[in-house]
Order: sequence, then structure tokens, then C-alpha cells
Amino acid sequence: MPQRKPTNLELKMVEALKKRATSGKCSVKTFNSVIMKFPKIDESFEKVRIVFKKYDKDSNGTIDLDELKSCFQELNVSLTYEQIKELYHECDMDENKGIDFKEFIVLLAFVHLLEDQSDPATKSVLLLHLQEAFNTVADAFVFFDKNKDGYVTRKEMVETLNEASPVQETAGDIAVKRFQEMDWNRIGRITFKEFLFVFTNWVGVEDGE
Ligand SMILES: [Ca+2]
Ligand SMILES: [Ca+2]
Ligand SMILES: [Ca+2]
Repeated sequence: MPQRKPTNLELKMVEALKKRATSGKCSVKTFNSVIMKFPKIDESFEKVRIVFKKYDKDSNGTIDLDELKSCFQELNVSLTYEQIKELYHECDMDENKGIDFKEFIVLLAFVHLLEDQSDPATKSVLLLHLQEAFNTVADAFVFFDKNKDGYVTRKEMVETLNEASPVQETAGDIAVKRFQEMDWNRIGRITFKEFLFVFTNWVGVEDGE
């Protein structure tokens, strides 16, 4: 299969996830425990919508680079313009030159998991509020990533789901379906950002209002 060259941020995320896997601090031991958290994660992600709307100053449904810059200023995230640009390109997943709502969630996850070294005392309420949700998603990813190489393959996904205790909740069925719908032949394996993107669908985040 064609392997595209991983970006600098993708490699950084792979390293962070590998480190997480070996830290022994992963909270996810069963897939059911993740499903139980869906409503809470959905609630956290919905809080992002208010911020998203605020910084989408021209209300065109996406956040552009300038809008992102002022957003980070207000969220007390101190990144250089180059770093902001890198994040912006990494998270513009459909490459339409703008960050839509779900891409914005992915972007904030990158900030939380990679870039944010800021003092908790100065951390914005939004990022504090999202911490738990992002940690759960990262731990869920590590849970699926059986060989701990920072990527999840279809085989790993199927094996992990088969080992899991019977998933009774309908959310579990939906989750499995979403992954079956993915074009694994084309992508081969998924990265954290793709996982999180699908995850937002699982927990019920809508694109629009
Ligand atoms: Ca905009
Ligand atoms: Ca986009
Ligand atoms: Ca793997």
C-alpha cells in the first residue's frame, strides 16, 4: 500500500502515544469502560462549540489561520506562529483550507497531548475541561494499539474488540460499524487524529449546530 511520508507532528504524536503506553498509567482496560464515558466526552466536546463559534469571526463555519492565532492568545496557549501554522495544516484533514468543528477538536487534542507545557494555573477553563476527555481518547487508542507502535491497524482493532467483554450498549455496535466503514485498504492503519475524528462521531458530535 502507498505509505505517505509522516509529518513532523504525526511522529511527535506517535512518540507521545508510545510513551503513554509504557507509562503504565493508561486508564482504559476494557472497551466497555470507554463506551460508558461517551456521554461525558460528548458533553465536553460540545463545550468546544461555543469557543469555535466565537473565533470563527466571519461565521463561515471554519477557523482560518488568523482566527486560530487570536483563539490561542485567549486560551493562553503560547505557541510560535510557525507552530500554529504546523498544527493548522496537520488538523485541516479535508484540506479545504479551514478548520471545521471536528477538526478543531482534533487540533485542541494535539495542543493538550503535545504542545501545552503551560502552567495549570494559567490554563484556560476550556482546556482544563477537555483534559479528561482527551486523556480517555488517548488511552482508548493505546488500548487498541496492541503492539504499541503508535498506529492502529484493522487487525488490532478486530482482535481487541473480539477480546472485549460482550458489548451490549448500542453505542458499542455503532463504534464497531464506524470502524468497519473505514477504508482500511486505502489507509492500512490509522493515526491518532483519524481515530479521534471517528471518535467524535461515536460519541455523537454533530457537524453543524
Ligand atoms: Ca472563519
Ligand atoms: Ca478542513
Ligand atoms: Ca499498532
